[in-house]
Amino acid sequence: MDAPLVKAALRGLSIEVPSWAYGNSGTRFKVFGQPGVPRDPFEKIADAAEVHRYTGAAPTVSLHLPWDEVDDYAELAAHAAERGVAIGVINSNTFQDDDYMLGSVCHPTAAVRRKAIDHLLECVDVMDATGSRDLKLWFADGLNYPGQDDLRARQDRLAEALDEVYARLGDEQRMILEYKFFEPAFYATDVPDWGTAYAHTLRLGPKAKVVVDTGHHAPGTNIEFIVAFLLREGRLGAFDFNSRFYADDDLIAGAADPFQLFRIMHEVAQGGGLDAGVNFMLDQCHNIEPKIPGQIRSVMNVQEATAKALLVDTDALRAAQAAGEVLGANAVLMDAYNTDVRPLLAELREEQGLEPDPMRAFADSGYAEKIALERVGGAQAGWGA
Ligand code: PSV
Ligand code: MN
Repeated sequence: MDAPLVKAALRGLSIEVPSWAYGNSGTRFKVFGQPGVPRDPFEKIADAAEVHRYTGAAPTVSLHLPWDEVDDYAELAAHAAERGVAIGVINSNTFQDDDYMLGSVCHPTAAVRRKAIDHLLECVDVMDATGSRDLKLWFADGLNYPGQDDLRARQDRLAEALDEVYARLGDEQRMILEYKFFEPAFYATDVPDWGTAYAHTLRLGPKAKVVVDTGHHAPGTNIEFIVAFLLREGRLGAFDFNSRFYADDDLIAGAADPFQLFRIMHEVAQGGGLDAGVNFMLDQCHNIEPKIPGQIRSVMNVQEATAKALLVDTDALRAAQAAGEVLGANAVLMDAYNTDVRPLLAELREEQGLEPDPMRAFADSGYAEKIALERVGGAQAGWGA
């Protein structure tokens, strides 16, 4: 693809930001508070709107419930619209209540399962109010010890819960199921991998899709294969982008392994995934770096990986592949990866009436200093608060 076509495709790339990226976060050792951190969902959306203001590529914000619970979701949606953004995916939370110690929808006790399912159904009510298309389901359910519960019975309970939520979805709504092979459970999780998620979505029907969180795989997993496969089957619903070095580190997308992000975006582009209703979201926490710039940098990293993926000379690639030219085919891919796309992206931003360097533009805006002065008193939002 040549530069004008790459720019045209990038204009259509939206990267969703998570409301929780703007709250304080940390590790089990320490949460370091930062000045100006939002105290409610309205302030989180105001910060998210800044990311869109300077990148032009982040027009939607994911909510996490109950972290972002408000009395009036229509008011929150209107607040977002006034700032030029919209509410995106609704992320359910069935992992932070005492009742969920042994699981939520897979819990051995029916009353706990009922409570968890009711929360998921309420999330769909919120989607009706916000106009959100997607309900994201991540279950912390699992076991720490062999024999602790019946692995098969837990799958039955999971299927039952998913059936009930699926039946509640409107015509235009979807549920997207996230998998994770460990944490908080360490022996077995109830949706450990893409195969399990895929099998459940297949049984449910076309409104059920799979979420690929890049931090939820064992080291060395070929994530781009999973992406290619799910896209081919029409089941890739969303990404939770982030970087990992060791565990589910939730670091800035493309920071640990920009080449992996490129390989993923290459499969997305090849599989028609830029135009298939896939939600590209960041699922990150900025523990030690400032949060709004952390999000801006992440959006830019996804844009850069996508630009490189779009620059792949697909005709040359196909020809080399068909001729069995191993090194030739690899070289086509590497040529694209090694291209410096920053000037192209700067040009695109200028064409869109934006500053060419979003990081600098935000730093110069004085917004960070302004919120640090204004947001005094009240309780700062945090991951899980
Ligand atoms: C779980 O680790 C997860 O990736 C899920 O998407 C949660 O909703 C999110 O993190 C919370 O940060
Ligand atoms: Mn996630």
